[in-house]
Amino acid sequence: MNIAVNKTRAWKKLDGHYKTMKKTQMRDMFAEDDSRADKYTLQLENMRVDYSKNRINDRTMKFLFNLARECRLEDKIKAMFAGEKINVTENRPVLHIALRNRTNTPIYVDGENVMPKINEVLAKMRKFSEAVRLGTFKGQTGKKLTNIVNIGIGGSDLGPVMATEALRKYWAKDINCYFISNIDGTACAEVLGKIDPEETLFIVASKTFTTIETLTNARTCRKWLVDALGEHAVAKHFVALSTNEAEVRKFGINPENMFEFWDFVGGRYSMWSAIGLSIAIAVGMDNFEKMLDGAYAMDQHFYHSEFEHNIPVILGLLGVWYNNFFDCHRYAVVPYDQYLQYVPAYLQQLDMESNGKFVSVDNEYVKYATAPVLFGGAGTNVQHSFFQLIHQGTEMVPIDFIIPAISHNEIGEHHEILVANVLAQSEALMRGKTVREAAAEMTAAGKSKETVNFLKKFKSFEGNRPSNTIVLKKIDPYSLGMLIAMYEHKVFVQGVIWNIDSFDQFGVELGKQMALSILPELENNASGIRHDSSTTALISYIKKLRK
Ligand code: G6Q
Repeated sequence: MNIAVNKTRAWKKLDGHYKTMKKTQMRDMFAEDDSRADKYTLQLENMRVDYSKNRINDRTMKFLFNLARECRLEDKIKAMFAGEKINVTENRPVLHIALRNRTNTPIYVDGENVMPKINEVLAKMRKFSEAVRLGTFKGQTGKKLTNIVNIGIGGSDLGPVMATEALRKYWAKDINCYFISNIDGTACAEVLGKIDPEETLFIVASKTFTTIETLTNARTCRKWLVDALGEHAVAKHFVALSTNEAEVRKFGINPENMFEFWDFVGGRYSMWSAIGLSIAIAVGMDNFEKMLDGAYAMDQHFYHSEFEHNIPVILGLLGVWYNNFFDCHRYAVVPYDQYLQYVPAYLQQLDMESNGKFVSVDNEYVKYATAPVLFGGAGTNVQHSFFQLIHQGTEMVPIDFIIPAISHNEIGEHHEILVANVLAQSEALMRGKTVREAAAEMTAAGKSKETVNFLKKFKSFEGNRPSNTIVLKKIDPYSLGMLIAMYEHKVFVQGVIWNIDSFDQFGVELGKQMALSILPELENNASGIRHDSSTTALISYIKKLRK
């Protein structure tokens, strides 16, 4: 039994400390201490994390580190890396770190070292991705496979979508990647309408190989291919990424064309496994392995660094500080890089599916808030949408800003303008603009007294709004690996503090189960289920429209 986090000594200290800190202004703390930025900045190779624009001081950090210690974070990190079954509800180890364990130190699960089989799949991915890229693995009619279509959903889609986009600059010139995830027929139709079956490789990515969306999409794509090229073509145009060989066979994919992974890899932590095959084909296996190297560097940092210098630990604890003491249940991630546009969507699953839980690992209802709502989008675009609320909304929204110092597309002044914006946003959020400052500014601009008096509140910014700024040298496979591993571990830290199982996802089951009962009713068969009057009326209204 773990101690409930809200009963720890550190929690009580933080509760008291919050009462002082809620009144403390960051701009005053910066004015009082020239070394604040230095003190609250961490550097790991080419990644810099400046967390100085947070509502913290040394006491805050001390209490937060104590909280982590009281929650036995260090033991839990060790347990994950040692392959212990920390996913207690599913009785599984959690070993995405093994997928990028680049020094190959043995990691045992039930007495078996998992590294040889991980390396075997990596070698198979290398061989296959190189053959596709070189055109030695050809389609049924002898043509090179240049359209790579990943069919998967959730964890079997979001990682590949995010990482291929992030690394678009590294794609082989003649290769195009497509992703089909939604069960909406539009997803299939839009992709199939653009590609030539003779040049297309379908990658069916499904850990369980039972997911209705993925299997329905895969069957539709299979039929489309067979109609064009015949049944024989399946062997040349379909591969599977799965843990379930029996289902892969049943679907009609030869297990030779299957890339395996294992139950110790959670869906949303699987882009480092065979699930990353589309990434490997797009950017080449050397680059895929550089991404693993970057993640490994972050894993090592997370495992070995003192909490006081540990990036994921500090980011995780800051999140707890806002979520549980300031009652900020929203959190935004804003990458200032077009290639990172899908990072917020990726992190949404990582964070909210991992830590959106109300039962603790000790089988008790938790009595404190767990994961906040995560949202975001690429800057500067989002400055023109939800940043109004970030600056002047009634609730504070902590933000992570991510910016590469060097762009892949250094055109004119674009990148300087981008950088100027991200830095301006974090400074503006921290500093704000008082009513008096707003009034003085308008007066200096020659506005009438009446206008100044009317507008000064509208034009004021309370400031004191926190953010972290994460600077990377450039978005490359290595730095992307570091960045994503950093967030994985941050989520892990918070799961430990909140004492929840970050690695199951029972919350997605109920809706799936009920959809299966509604499906026959839409097809005019009784399901035997009695719905509420709203659902019954909606079913009959939609059926009437579809007649
Ligand atoms: C992730 C979840 C979930 C999963 C999808 C797809 O952690 O488990 O998003 O990845 O439901 O599942 P399959 O890969 O089994 O098709």
